[in-house]
Amino acid sequence: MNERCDDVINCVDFSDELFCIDCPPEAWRCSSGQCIEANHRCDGYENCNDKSDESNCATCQINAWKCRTGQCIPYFQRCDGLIFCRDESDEINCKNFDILMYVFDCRFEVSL
Ligand SMILES: [Ca+2]
Ligand SMILES: [Ca+2]
Repeated sequence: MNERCDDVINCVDFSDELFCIDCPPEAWRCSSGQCIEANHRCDGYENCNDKSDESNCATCQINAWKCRTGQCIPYFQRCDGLIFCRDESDEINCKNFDILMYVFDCRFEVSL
């Protein structure tokens, strides 16, 4: 049972990492029960094995961009020609200049 609550999912149904109570107060708990540092929530990088830390974000942390789905991705993945949002929203409206200086990273726009 030492694989229980070790932040590694061993059971197909995540049950070995569910309901673990060893998350420190400053940690955030993934849907799977895994603990991550709270400041990794909605920072654009997937830290939970089940990616739940980047889902259903009310706001994304600075340097992250929020997909229409509530998913956060690193800001440089916005308009980079590669789809990271599950709804592809990071690659639409890329001519929008209120995206600040990041619009200059839109190298695939010239052919539009
Ligand atoms: Ca994260
Ligand atoms: Ca992208």
